[in-house]
Amino acid sequence: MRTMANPTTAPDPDVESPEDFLPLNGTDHVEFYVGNAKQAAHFYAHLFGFQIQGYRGPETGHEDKVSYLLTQNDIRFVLTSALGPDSSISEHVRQHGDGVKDIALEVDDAAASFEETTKRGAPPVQSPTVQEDEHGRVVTATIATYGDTVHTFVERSDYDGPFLPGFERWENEFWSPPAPAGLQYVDHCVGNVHEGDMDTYVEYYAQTMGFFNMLHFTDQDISTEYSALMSKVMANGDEKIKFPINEPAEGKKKSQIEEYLEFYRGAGVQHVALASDDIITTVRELRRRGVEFLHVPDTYYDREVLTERVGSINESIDDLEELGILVDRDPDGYLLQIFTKPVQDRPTVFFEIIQREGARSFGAGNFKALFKAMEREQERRGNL
Ligand code: TYF
Ligand code: FE
Repeated sequence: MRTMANPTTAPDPDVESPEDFLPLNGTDHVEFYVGNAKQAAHFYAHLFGFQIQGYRGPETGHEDKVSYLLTQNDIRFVLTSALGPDSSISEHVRQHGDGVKDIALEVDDAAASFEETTKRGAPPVQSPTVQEDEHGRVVTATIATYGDTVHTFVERSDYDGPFLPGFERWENEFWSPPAPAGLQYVDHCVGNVHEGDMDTYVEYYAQTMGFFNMLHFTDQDISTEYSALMSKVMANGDEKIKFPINEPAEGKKKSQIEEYLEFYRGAGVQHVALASDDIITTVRELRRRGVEFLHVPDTYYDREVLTERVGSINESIDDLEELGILVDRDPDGYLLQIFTKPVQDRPTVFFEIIQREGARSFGAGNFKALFKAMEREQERRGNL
């Protein structure tokens, strides 16, 4: 099944491109608001191979909240919890459960990024703020996006500390932390929004950040008799930042996107895709450590059907089948991907592990098998 629609190429770098007003260096970090950051830190360390690197809390002079910095190669996760009930963090967790608060973007000039995006209509959340310590100076500024989610611009060119001012190295001298699992960088972050809002946020990323619409999946492409949704992928000029936006579409059954919106109590981040250079080793390791993945039926690995669809690949199909890894091809190459079950009790946020072998797309050829797998879980929860 080839359902990819309208693949457009990135803007010509020699032509002055619209995103010049907002040069982005990449994803700086993803911050999660969680009920219990101390325990969540160990979940990400033990199951996903993150190192607990930094800490900020009362011991380091921050009264009302705690944050743990977790890293793996170029990925930074920040896990933040409130220490009392009267906090926007507690309110966020009460409403949404554990979830992504901030997809922070690294920039050279946070004040200019704030100015350029807010002038184009991005709602301001926090104007440029300078934080300093003995390691130097960081400037941050924040704008709002869908739901209660925000984007913080982080300017860290004059900073050589572990993360942000206030964070100190986290130590636990008797602990021997699990080894990294080969997760390399944040490939994309997907947002679920209410029906009718997808184009609002497509416009938001086009207008305020100069992003372009690199792919479009209509409900025709991906609803079939299964999960109905529409999706558009917004990306910056070099495609380092990719934000697919999903909205539910009318279908025979309740859309997986509606289930999310119901349990998250609104729009928010649906999944964060983490890249590996060796997905077979990574997924084998994650499974061994206890990460739960969606199950795809054996028929997906019918050798004839699979080879017909994706042609020749470097990986052994036996390995892919053993681990439940999906594969898809597009005009630029192929990709391997797999999806975890939700990582909290609410059926909301999950992770994708992805290995790109040239492909720039999102695995449209897997949508049917994937959405069927998601709906089996939805049904088990009684939400279909
Ligand atoms: O990010 C993507 O587009 C793929 C596929 O509810 C996908 O990972 C799309 C929608 C969805 C789950 C996965
Ligand atoms: Fe994805």
